[in-house]
Amino acid sequence: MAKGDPGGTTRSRRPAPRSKKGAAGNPELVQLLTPDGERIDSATGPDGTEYRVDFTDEEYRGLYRDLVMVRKLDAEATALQRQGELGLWASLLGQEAAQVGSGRALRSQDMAFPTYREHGVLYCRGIDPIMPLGLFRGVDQGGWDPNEFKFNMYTIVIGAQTLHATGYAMGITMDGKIGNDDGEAAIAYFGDGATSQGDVNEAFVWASVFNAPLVFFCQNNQYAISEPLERQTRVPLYQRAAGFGFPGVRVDGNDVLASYAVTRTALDNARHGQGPSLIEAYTYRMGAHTTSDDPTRYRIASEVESWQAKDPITRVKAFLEKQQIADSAFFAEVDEQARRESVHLRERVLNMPNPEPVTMFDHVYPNGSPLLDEQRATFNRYMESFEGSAH
Ligand SMILES: Cc1ncc(C[n+]2csc(CCOP(=O)(O)OP(=O)(O)O)c2C)c(N)n1
Ligand SMILES: [Mg+2]
Repeated sequence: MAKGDPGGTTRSRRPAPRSKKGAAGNPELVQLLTPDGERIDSATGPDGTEYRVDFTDEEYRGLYRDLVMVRKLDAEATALQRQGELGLWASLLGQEAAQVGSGRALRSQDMAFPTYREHGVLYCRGIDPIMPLGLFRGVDQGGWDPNEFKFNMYTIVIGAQTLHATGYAMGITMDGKIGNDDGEAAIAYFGDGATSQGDVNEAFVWASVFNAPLVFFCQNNQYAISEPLERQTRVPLYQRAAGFGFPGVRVDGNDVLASYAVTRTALDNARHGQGPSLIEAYTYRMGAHTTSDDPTRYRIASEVESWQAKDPITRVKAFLEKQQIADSAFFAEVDEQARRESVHLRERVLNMPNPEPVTMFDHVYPNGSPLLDEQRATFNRYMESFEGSAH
């Protein structure tokens, strides 16, 4: 699906059967596509906001393609780590819909602040998927330009990017870039575990009192490494927003359409001067926390199986088939594209040049620093001390 402005949140062009408040069995959840692939015309959030999407058949197919692509590339990265080609990988498996839905809802002028798991949002921003692999291979620090792609660097320090996003969003207001359709907004991604961090709570306070044009997008994947959600909160996470003075909504994070709709609405509200909001994308981390983790140590197989039935891609495929929006030739072509691009990704990773050790001092500050110059000189002397050193 092309970057730009697909969908919108007005009337559906395809007749859909019903409108309802919340998803079956979970009255709090905004859902527009059930796990069986049934379309829901509109869903109402806790504050009465009505959510809809308006996609063409082409755009529906585009969303499916995005989902398949990011899953396949992610699987390839996991395999590369297992073969010793990456130091670590944080898989997005299971969270594709939350990321593609929200990523495609961003308008070109919006700025995103990711964690270390947002490979799907990165893909939607038009960044070459090879970029995060350099970071996890340890050959660079992430090679994309945040300003060019409006996608900040990955942040490993849990919750820190919510403060960066708040400052950025306050800057948008100070620059007078809100108040109309061309206004700007920022979005901060973080996890359920991050909500326990001081940084995130401080970001909520500052964004609220300064009415910052910011969307807090929490992917509640039920775990912070081995710590389950009940160790983070006694109330549904989206309800935390009320205490800080801005709206919160829980969306089915395995539903790409609903993720798109709530994010688009929240960003548009922000750019029009209506301040921050919190989205809790209710989802599940199907894989390990990272390739260093073994989830069988702390969660049971039946839990994983129950989420398998809510797979974000299966439901879109079922919908496309039922509505005859796509045929088997389309699905085969998407699979083939994903296979080709993952092979290409692998080839490029294997051919990544190892950097000279001294380059670790580059790109730390835009204009360098005397202290770093000193450290670089010491390091060079150290390297030269090795017999036969090329340095
Ligand atoms: C400030 C800080 N404390 C601890 C860690 C170690 N750590 C890395 S990931 C993680 C769990 C994060 O869980 P969550 O916010 O739910 O995000 P998820 O990994 O599930 O996407 C922790 C504690 C860290 N990176 N930064
Ligand atoms: Mg988590």
